[in-house]
This record gives sequence, C-alpha cells and structure tokens, in this order.
Amino acid sequence: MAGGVGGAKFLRGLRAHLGITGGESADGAGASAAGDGTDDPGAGGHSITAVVNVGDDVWLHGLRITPDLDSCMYTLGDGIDRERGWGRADEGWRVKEELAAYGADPTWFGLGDRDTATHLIRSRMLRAGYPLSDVVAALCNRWRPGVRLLPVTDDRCETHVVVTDEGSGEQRAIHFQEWWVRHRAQVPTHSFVQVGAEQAVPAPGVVEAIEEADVVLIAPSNPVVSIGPVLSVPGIRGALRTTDAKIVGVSPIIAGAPVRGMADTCLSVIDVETSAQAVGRMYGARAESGLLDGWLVHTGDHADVPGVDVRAVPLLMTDDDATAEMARQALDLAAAGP
Ligand code: GDP
Ligand code: FO1
Ligand code: CA
Repeated sequence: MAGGVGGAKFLRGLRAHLGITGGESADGAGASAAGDGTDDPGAGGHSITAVVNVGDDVWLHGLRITPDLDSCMYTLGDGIDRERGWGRADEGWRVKEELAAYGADPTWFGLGDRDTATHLIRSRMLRAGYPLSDVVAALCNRWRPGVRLLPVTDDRCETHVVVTDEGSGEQRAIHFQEWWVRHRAQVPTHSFVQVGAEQAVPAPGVVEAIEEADVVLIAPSNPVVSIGPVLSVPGIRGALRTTDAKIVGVSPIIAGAPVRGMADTCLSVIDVETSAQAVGRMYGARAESGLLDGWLVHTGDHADVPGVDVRAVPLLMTDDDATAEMARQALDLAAAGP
C-alpha cells in the first residue's frame, strides 16, 4: 500500500531485497510486453504488487495528473527527479511558462515539459474509455517498474480539503492539490473528504492481491492523505481485515516529525499526534478492529501499540541498500509473529 515519494522509495528497497529488476530501459523505445519485469517474479520467485493512492489525482488544463502513481512509476523506472521526488529528471518548464503567458489557471501548479507527454497519453486513453489501471499498465510498458502498479480504484475518488476562508470565515472545500501546492497546507483546515469514495470500487486485481498476498506492507507514506484515501475505498479495509497475510506497517514519522513533507500538519488536522506511536495506534491492531500485525519504528523511537508487534530498526531510506534492509526487517517481522 503506497503513496508517492515515501511509497516509491520503499518499493525500490523492497524490489532490491527480493532480487527483482526494473527500470533498466526507461528511455528505450522498444519495451516489450513480455519480460518487462512488471509482474515477473524475481530471482527468488517473488513478485510485488503496489496498491497506490489516487486521492491526489486532478484534472488541470484538460489533463489528468496522477502524482502518486507517477512518482512510483518514475522512481521505479529511474526517470524521477530525485531532488523533488515528483516529475521527470532533466525537466524543462516551457509548457508551464506558455500557460502562464496565457494567464491560464491554475498558475500555481507546474506541468513539466517531459511530464506533460505522460499526461497527454493518460488523458487521451482515459477519454477513449480505458480505465486508469489499463493506462498505468500501458505507461509501465515503457518504464518497466518491476512492480505491478495498481491504482486502488479506477473510479474518481479525490481528496478534497475543507478549509475556513479567512475573509468570510465560511468553510469551503478545495482540491487536495490546491491545499498542498498552492497553500502549502498553511490555511485554517477543518477536515479531509474523499469525494467519490462511496461509489468507488477497487480496481481489478486489488482485492485479489491483498487476499492472495504472502505479506502486506504499508509503506512509510503519509498516513492521512496517502494511505487514508486508499483505505477509504470500499472493500479495501475488509480485504485487509480478512487476508491470511500478515500486515506490517512502516512508520513515516521519525523522532516525532515526518522525514519530509507535511504529514505533521495533516495529522494535526485529524487530531493525531505526530509520533510513530500515535500513527501505529491510528492504524490499530488487526487483533482489535485495526489493520496491523506488526509496526516498524525508527531506532530510538518507542511505540506501544496494543496488540501489535513493534520493532525498532533504522528507517531512513538514504539509498536502496538501506531501504532494502528496512524491507527485509518488515518481512522478518511478518514472519516472526504468532
Ligand atoms: P507523497 O505522496 O509524495 O507525499 O509521499 P508518501 O505519502 O508516499 O510519503 C510521504 C511520507 O514519506 C512522509 O510523511 C515522510 O515522512 C515519509 N518519508 C520520506 N522519506 C522517508 C524515510 O527515509 N524514512 C521514513 N521512515 N519515512 C520517510
Ligand atoms: N508539487 C508542487 O509542490 N508543485 C508543483 O507544481 C507540482 C506539480 C506536479 C506535477 C505533476 C505531479 O505528478 C506532481 C506534482 N507535484 C507538484 C507534486 C504533488 O503535488 C504533491 O507532492 C503530491 O500530490 C503529494 O503527494
Ligand atoms: Ca500523495
């Protein structure tokens, strides 16, 4: 279960640990359907399916943007701008400049030139009637992520944020991207809403992947606006509650703060403390009514999560080797449980 940057980095480490290859021919023209590593097992016979958040997705300038799926795809395909964690490496911004010259709203969201090609293909396929999961599979034919990337749902299920208008004092809902990118979460915020969640159904293969998994891992992604929206899709929580697989989560909070991003602001909106313990308790124990069998926290952090096996190990994803060791620890914790 994954969001953008944190999910993508974790998937790279998991992929490395399982000896699965990917991303070798990101810019090659002739990616083939067979042997592209997308769902081929690695040397150890294992395969990875990532169930990815679509709550951040948005239509802008007539293009469908899917930030978390793209962060996963580009990161696993070696096409990411590593500094930003989103969008393409070696990016240009002429499209953005031209849109701004027309005064085309919104000007606060940057469509990179190279990234725009991805959005054009995605939008064309969606308009032609293909479901998002098919679009992702088609794009991955180029990027060869080595991981089966599944949007949690093919349905529109967007995160909107209820904010208080500082002028009028009235509440209104804005799209997550407007809150995150334009306002940098620095506006009085009341709550998060998943628009469309009630009607959404899991994308093909998602429930089966959870039901048939050997282990389910919850990446160190933003618990509120990355994992939360995944869990809001009807059928996901139920599948997690009933799968025979052990479920291990990895804390995105280290020493009382997010490693990067604004998870602390998101947590404060829903009145959850920014600590590994509080996030672990929010996910809760499967033995009770929650999701976790195991919870990995960073060395030196303490978490008491009733009913959950907690282990402290280094959780900084500084490089693929360090992240692979984190993934190994997560799988080991899953195997160690009662
Ligand atoms: P986004 O969708 O791009 O915001 O990315 P995610 O939701 O997947 O991940 C964001 C979370 O990743 C943040 O809350 C960070 O604290 C967490 N994160 C980033 N780098 C690391 C790291 O090295 N270790 C851990 N444990 N968490 C990290
Ligand atoms: N984040 C920004 O802070 N500014 C941007 O202009 C921006 C553009 C953008 C375009 C495509 C894409 O896939 C992601 C983009 N992001 C941008 C990142 C994104 O808004 C957020 O970081 C995520 O949605 C939070 O996970
Ligand atoms: Ca996200």
